[in-house]
Amino acid sequence: MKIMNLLMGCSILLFSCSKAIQSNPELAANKTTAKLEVVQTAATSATLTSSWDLIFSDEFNTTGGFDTAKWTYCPRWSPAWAKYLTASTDYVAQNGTDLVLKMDNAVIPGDPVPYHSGGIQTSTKFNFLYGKVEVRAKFKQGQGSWPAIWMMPEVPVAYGDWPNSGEIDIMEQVNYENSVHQTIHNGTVTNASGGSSATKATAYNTADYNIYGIIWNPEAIKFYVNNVLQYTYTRATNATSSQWPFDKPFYLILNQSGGAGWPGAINNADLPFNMNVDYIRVYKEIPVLGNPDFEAAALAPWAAWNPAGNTAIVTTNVRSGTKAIRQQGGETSLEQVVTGLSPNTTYVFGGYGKVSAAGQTAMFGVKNYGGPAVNAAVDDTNYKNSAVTFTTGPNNSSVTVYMYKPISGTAYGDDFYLNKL
Ligand SMILES: [Ca+2]
Ligand SMILES: [Ca+2]
Repeated sequence: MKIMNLLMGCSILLFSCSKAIQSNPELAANKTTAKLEVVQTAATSATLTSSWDLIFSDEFNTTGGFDTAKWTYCPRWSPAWAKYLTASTDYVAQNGTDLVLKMDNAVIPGDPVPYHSGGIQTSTKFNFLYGKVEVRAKFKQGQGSWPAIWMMPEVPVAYGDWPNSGEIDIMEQVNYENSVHQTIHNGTVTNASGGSSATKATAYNTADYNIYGIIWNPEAIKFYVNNVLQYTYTRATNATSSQWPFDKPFYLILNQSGGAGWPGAINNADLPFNMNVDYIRVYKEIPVLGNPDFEAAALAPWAAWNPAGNTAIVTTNVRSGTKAIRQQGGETSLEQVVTGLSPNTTYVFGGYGKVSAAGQTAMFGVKNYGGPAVNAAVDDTNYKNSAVTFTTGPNNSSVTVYMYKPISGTAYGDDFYLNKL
């Protein structure tokens, strides 16, 4: 949807016009739980082990207008995608299961434009920096149609006028194309006519819903269709804002447009157009402990302090799998530094531990997060959960978690975890 479309159509053969996109990994969506495991197909990224925290969603399962706590109408203005936008529940409404964005040529007294269309956005209501987006949607094909799911910077000129402050097009489709477009815009990949060289067209299931998504982190933006990775746009080494303006918060846009710019004129016989959105979900990645159950081949990323045999992986006294950690002999500590935490955010660190005889004591704890060290005792001779909560400081994004045992006794640990509360 870019702004330039008002002025000219895109050169479709070489470049996808503005917003184009899609992607998205799917998730087991348990909205009541703070932590979600990512479930992806083996073809995409079987190694992805992060958990994800749902930070924004709309299931669109009511009737009538949209949730005004989350959305506002996209305003009508000059760019091609925005010239027929109409702030009316005739064009943006929920039907009990979906958000329905519509476009038609109905006559509205006092509004002389030949077409009307629907779009909503989260600007001023919700924006985010880094995370995962997934949108389940279907739309009708038609000459002149242009449905889109995309993102723009909350501060529109943080790095200058479009396209210098960036645009992330999760999904765009035009006309009767049997593919959807996923596209990046910035000052490096966008040409003078508004097309982008950072784009990928992917076949989709034209008869049904598809899931479009991105995973956006400081290193790259990955685009998915039906949970399959289609395209990756990577931050260049020593990137300037021209290549990577994607370090500022962006907001979400859902719209059914057409009749101008990229798709060209509408064939009125194809109207009405519509895009149905079943849901939109946004997740933030939660850092996870490495090797939390000691089943990896080596101890890393844990490190043992005063390790001279005092801390070791053992294959007896396990709680899960075939391995656990044992601390014996003199004073010893097992530690791991976890990065990527959010400042001013509360987390819980815990695990399962036991001691070899009554009266012995070890502890699980955290330090170096912006507050004083916090410990929880391990003093049962059977495996028992021990955990501590902590809140990161305003300038802290990491923590050191540990299992510590004083001079005497023997302690075991297994199945550690770190979650956001
Ligand atoms: Ca729904
Ligand atoms: Ca284990």
